[in-house]
Amino acid sequence: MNYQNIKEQDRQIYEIIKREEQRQKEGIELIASENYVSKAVLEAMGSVLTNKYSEGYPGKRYYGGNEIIDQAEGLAIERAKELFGAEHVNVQPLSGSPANLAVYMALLNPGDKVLGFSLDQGGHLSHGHPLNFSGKLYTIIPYFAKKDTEIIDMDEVEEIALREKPKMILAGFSAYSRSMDWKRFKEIADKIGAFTFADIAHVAGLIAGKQLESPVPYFDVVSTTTHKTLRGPRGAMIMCKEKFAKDIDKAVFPGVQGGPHDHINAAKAVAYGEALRPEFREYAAQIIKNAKALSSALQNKGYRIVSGGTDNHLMLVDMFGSKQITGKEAEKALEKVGISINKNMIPYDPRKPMDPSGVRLGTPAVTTRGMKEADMETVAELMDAALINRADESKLAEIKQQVKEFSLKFPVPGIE
Ligand code: DSN
Repeated sequence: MNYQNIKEQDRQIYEIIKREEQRQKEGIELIASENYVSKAVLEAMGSVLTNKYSEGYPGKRYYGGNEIIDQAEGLAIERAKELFGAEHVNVQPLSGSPANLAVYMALLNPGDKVLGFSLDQGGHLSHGHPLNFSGKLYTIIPYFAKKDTEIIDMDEVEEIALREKPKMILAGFSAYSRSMDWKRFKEIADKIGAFTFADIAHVAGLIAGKQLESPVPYFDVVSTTTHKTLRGPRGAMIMCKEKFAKDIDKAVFPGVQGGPHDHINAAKAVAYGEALRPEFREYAAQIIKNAKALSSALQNKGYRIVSGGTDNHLMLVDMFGSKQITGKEAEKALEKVGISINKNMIPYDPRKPMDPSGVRLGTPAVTTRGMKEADMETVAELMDAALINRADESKLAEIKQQVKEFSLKFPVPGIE
């Protein structure tokens, strides 16, 4: 990507892209939901496929001239089916929340009860936040992590499900570091005749890379974004059992969306092709090894990791509980040295969402750059140094230089 045309035509945007390239190269990216796509994925996103309108589905479009677009969308669908063993796939959702909206619309009526993981413990906005469509349109019954273990207790989930009889059970998260017991969720749902919906946005790449168990064989419907561990373009998809295929497709289009983004769907096909290669399994395995190494390195420095560790790509650090640094302070101090993370609530957090006790860290992006377990020790040292010296601007400037020198040893795909 040399951006020659933008450079000549629009200097302001060119400079912004260049500055962001520099930030990505010189910093350490620990935001659990971020990653770096390949050059091939970037090229597909930047292709002329963006010029087309193709409302409808392959073979049944509302616009002419879609015979080639049909092939691109068809490839994305076939590859996703192969990757996840799904019966039916819709690759058109523009992002995670619209995908989830389509699932609710396909399976429920407004007012219906949904059992979902409590938002302040790791659930997602679209799993029932009061200001989100999910919280406004549906009756959300939360389940929680246990206070002592900070792990979801499936007996408690069962108890709540039997009592509340929701029409749908939603299993998924954006800040939970433990494996989900998909099979048990399905068994519980079957006892009350509830639909099962898994949102695997965070762990889709780890499932595709065969490192974590998949809900696809058990669940009625599974949604995911495509840009996190799956390392594709910004977007989403829905997988489901054949019997829900028509309802899901109708809910995506015309229910929620109009024209699909065909350049993005082609980029999804490219990313799924990458994820089908054996190297992707190694990548997924290394993400988890790195997360475990980072978690242990921080524990050795006295940071408390929520639930005592991680099974996946992310961890929550109880900054306030272990170091009396708030999540907001930590995010700011680390930003000053070029380490990107996000503040996050921890289960039973005594503090407020805008300045919670915790931070969330993840290893998908640093693993894409080729970092290994030993590098996680260095990352933990740099983080610790920045946090200790958070009030000392000149020390922070020194640490920023160290972060830069360390980061530049690891190339970012798509940036020269
Ligand atoms: N915003 C994403 C995350 O950071 O987890 C979830 O959609």
